Amino acid sequence: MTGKIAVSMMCADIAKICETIKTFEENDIDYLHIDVMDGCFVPNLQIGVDYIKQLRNLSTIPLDIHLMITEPEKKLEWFDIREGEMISVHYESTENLQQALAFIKQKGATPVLAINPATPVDVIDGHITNAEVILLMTVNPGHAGQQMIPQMFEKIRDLRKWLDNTGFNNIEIEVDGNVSFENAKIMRDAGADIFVAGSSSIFHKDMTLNENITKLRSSIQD
Ligand code: S6P
Ligand code: MG
Repeated sequence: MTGKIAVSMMCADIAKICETIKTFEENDIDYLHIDVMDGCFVPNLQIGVDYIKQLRNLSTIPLDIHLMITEPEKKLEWFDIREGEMISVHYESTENLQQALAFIKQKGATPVLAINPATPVDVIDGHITNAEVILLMTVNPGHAGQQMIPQMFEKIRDLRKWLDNTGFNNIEIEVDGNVSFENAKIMRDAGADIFVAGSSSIFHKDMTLNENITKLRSSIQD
C-alpha cells in the first residue's frame, strides 16, 4: 500500500505548467492540490475561480481544492465543483461548517474538514459524520516553504487513534505543510494517507520532477 499524492500547484513553475501536468499524469499523481487564499482568513492571496476552471481543461487529474477563505459556504457555488474532486473547508473559517460540508457532498465531491495547527483534534467530533477526509495543517496556512511544527507528528497519531477507536477508520488523513521526503515517512507511519507535496518534495530543486516523485513514493510506501 502507498499513500496518495496531492501536488501543490502554487509551487509549480507557471512557465512550465503544461509540461509539469503531463509528467504528473504519466506518473499517476492522485490529485492537483489548489490553494485558494482570500487575504482575510490567511495573510496571502492565491488563485481564483477562473484559473481553476482553466486548470480542469488542462488535466484529467482530479482537483483537491483547499479553501482558505472566510465563510466558504457563501462562495462554494462559484467553484463549479465536480464529482471526484476533494474540497476542503476550514473549521476556523465559518460558523456554518455543516452547511459547507453538506453542499460539497451533494455535488458528488469529497468533503474535507481542515484544521489549523493550533486547533485541537477533538473539535472534529461534532462534524465527523459530514466529512470523509480530515486535513491536518502541519504549518500555519498562508505560505509554501515553511518549517513543519514538530508537535504535528503526535497530532497525526492522536487523530488516527481517535478515528480508529470511534469507528471512523474509513476516514482518511491528509497532511499539508513541509511534507518533505523525511517528514512524509514519519507522517505515513503516524497514520497519514494523503500527502500535499510542495517545495520540500515534488518541487525540490536538487532533482527532476520524475526523481522527486519516485523518492516521495518510496517515503510513503508501507
Ligand atoms: C499553505 C498551503 C500549502 C502549501 C504547501 C507547500 O498554506 O496550504 O498547500 O502550498 O504546503 O508545500 P511546502 O513543501 O512548500 O511546505
Ligand atoms: Mg494547501
